[in-house]
Amino acid sequence: MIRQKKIEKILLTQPNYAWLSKRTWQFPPYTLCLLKAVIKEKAKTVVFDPNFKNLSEEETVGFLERVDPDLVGITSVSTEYFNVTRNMVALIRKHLPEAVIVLGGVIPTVMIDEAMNDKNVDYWVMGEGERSFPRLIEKLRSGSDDLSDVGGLAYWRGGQAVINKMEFINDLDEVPFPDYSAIVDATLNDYGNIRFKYVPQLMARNYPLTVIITSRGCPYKCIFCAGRTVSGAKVRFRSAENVLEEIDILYKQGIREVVFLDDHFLANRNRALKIMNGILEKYKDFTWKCYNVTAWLLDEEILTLMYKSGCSHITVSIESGNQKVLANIVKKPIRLDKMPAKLDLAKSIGFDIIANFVIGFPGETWGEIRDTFRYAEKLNVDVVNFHIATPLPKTELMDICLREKLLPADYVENISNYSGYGKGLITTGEFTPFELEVLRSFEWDRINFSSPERKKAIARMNGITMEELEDWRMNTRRNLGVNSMVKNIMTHAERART
Ligand code: B12
Repeated sequence: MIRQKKIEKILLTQPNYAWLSKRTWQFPPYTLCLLKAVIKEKAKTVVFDPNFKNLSEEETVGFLERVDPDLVGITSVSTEYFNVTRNMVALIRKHLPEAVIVLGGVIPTVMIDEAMNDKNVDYWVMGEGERSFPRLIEKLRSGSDDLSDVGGLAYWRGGQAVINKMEFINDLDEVPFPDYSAIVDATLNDYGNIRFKYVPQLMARNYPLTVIITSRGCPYKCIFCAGRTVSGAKVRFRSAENVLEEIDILYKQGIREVVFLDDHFLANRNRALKIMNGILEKYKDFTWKCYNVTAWLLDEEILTLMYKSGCSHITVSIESGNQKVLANIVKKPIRLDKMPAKLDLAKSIGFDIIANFVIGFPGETWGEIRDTFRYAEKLNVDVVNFHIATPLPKTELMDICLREKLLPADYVENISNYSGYGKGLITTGEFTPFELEVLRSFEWDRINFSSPERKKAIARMNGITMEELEDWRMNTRRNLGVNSMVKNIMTHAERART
């Protein structure tokens, strides 16, 4: 038996990413509120979000000490936030020496060995937490030392790392809706009323907005994406009825736009059509979009229903303008010759369109990189973005980069401290990160600002004036193509002005 723990008060939280000058993305705390929903009956739980409130470390510590929780659950949304997450854990450990600390989310899921080096954490949860978290709490309460049935749990025992196999939840309708009632000093609508500027994917047509995940997983094998590791290669769906029920609850609370954050919202065509029809039939003043849309599945029926039911913006990730690179390197099943007609159709229906591309894959030649700009500039879309291939842990791209020694020795620190995922890291015989950064910065500028119409569209989609546009354009160029305003978009001062 391990010692029984009193677990009556639980605090769910994340760091303020601004502490290490990271982009803050003040999204509704969907993940924390999902976890709150699954432990509802078991303890008094609060969701505390210093990131949203832009709290200082001192303010955060003050709150932690006042609540004095028995257990703190921390979420991590990106390995780019490795250091800021580690700092938050150290702060909690210092001021709440008795609390059990549990870390979940992307960091333990894709970097468990590195994560487990942090001795301030007691337990790590890899993968989905809706089953594991309440199970772990029960075990701690009962003092049971058999933790083998807590899926994805990792911990140290007698100097040995114990790492349980990750489990995916098959029936997603089993998962309760997020419980937003316990957010400290904020409501869901407070988050939803932030007017995001400079981030067209998140600009809403109607406010307040929120996010929903309707499916998990992705079957495709794009080499740069960690989606398969994080959410699994088999797509699991919530039923259309279940999704519509959540939308209805949100609508009744005043929410007027939803962003579906799924990896692959269109994976089950009938289900997607059913959700859209459900929205169309019931709400006249409600809009939606999906963060990703699988470009090759777009056709007239889907696009028309999307538009009619309140989605007027799509982001398509085409990745490369060279078919050989797509097929042999990226491994994404897009047919480049089919895309222009699909996008023309979407434009004629009325969609705003962003097209995303990635340059700088190992094996890609300078000429093939140039093909991407040539292809992108001809597309009938409003905005084109060029990202530089960045190896994320537990992806095929990372395996290639490590095998072929294409990364600087300090690449983990480099991402966490300095470059973030916006800049390049990979050097091959063909290119260096700096060359790619300069090239994409000027090509982004050349293509997106090539005509007064494009400028107007880009300003509208970013929610900014033409004057702000020119300023942002220059600064983004100087920032070598990394959106110069994202870091600042949602500071306290900015929010107060909206
Ligand atoms: C939506 C999304 C975003 C959104 C919102 C993120 C947010 N803060 O909510 C936005 C657009 C802001 C975004 C941005 C980025 N993202 Co993103 N994003 C996603 C996406 C598509 C879904 C994430 C999600 O909400 N899942 C649903 C929730 C419920 O799942 P979850 O948060 O993982 O939580 C579950 C478990 O992890 C666990 N859990 C989580 N926390 C805790 C805590 C405890 C205590 C416990 C017990 C359990 C637990 O239980 C939860 C319920 O099952 C994923 C892809 C994916 N399949 O996950 C990529 C993904 C997470 N993003 C990724 C990346 C790289 C980024 C960016 C860095 C991209 C960029 N170049 O700018 C940025 C910055 C990261 C950031 N800070 O957000 C990568 C992360 C890989 C990595 N190594 O970090 C992913 C995996 C996509 C990919 N292509 O590989 N992203």
